[in-house]
Amino acid sequence: NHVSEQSFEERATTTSHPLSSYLFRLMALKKSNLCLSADVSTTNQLLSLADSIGPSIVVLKTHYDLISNWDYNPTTGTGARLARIARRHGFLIFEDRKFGDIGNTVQMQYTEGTAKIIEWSHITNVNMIPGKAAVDALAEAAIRWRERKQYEVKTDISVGTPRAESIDSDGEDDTVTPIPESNLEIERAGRKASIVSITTVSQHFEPVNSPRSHEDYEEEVFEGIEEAPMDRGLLILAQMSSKGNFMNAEYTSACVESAREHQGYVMGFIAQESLNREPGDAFLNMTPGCQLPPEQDDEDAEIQGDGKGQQYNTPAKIIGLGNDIVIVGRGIIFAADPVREAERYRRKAWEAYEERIA
Ligand code: 5BU
Repeated sequence: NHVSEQSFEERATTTSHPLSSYLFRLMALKKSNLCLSADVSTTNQLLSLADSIGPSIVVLKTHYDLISNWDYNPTTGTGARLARIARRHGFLIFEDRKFGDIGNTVQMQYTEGTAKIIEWSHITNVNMIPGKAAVDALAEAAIRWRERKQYEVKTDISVGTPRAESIDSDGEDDTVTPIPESNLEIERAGRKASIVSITTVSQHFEPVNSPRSHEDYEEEVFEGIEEAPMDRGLLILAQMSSKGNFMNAEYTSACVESAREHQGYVMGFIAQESLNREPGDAFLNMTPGCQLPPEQDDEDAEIQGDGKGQQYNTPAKIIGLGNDIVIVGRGIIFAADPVREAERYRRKAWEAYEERIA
């Protein structure tokens, strides 16, 4: 359809959602429409995966409740550390929380409780089974959160800690980690870049098995990538990849309707096909259930499911159907060389996109 033929650069300028616009620009810049589903079991596995695959992806999807030792500390915990890695490599974080309760409960689950998802995850998603009120409630919570954040940044509530907010312009609270004065001086591409993240990450990290040094990433990635805006976005779960799921056409249409009602907050869908159906629609479609056949095999070979209901399609098929971003978990994580495999997925998905808009 109309939207699938537009380039990501074009869509960055036409979307009304600030985070979608940022993401489209990121996609064009990194030549990537790949999301890694980082389904691992420990904080260290999650953070080193994020650091090593970071250059290939534009979104990293989490299930925070799979992490056995998730650290809930808002400034030094797992979410905050992941957010710093995201800032350094230039990708967005998407907590695949699939909220599915009454409005009041989802608001509290989103902004309060143990994980405080809204603090570290740019994007989350909702299962619309309870009705549209869940989307309304999450949208309201995001607006309130943003107002509070803006107030905190404006009034500099972090009294007594090093002033890092001039660097950390997305408003996420980095200010507790002490930052050596010299690091604040470094300027890149006309703006104070996330050098601060490199310092804090190397302070916290055991060596990661990344093929390139931090300096390389910085040179390569930071030219042209600005901080993500202090906005939050939602994806509506409109279609699933699993066999025999109950999301029928009527359900999917209700999801599209709800998205149209909240264009400042809803970025788009988790779906198996593009759900931009009417001329005014300009949503993002992200698609799980993606694997490639092994490198030596026939590229068009059918891919078996996982024996637990998951069904797979190739990046070429998924992107060809008008979806924008492929979500890949075990296809990359379980590969002998995940960094190399991530690049293979990135290349395939990107080629499919280029073919689509040609
Ligand atoms: P896989 O290892 O690539 O199969 O992982 C897929 C991920 O996407 C996993 O985290 C699922 O929870 C998630 N997922 C999915 O597979 N299918 C769906 O329809 C939705 C999410 Br929604």
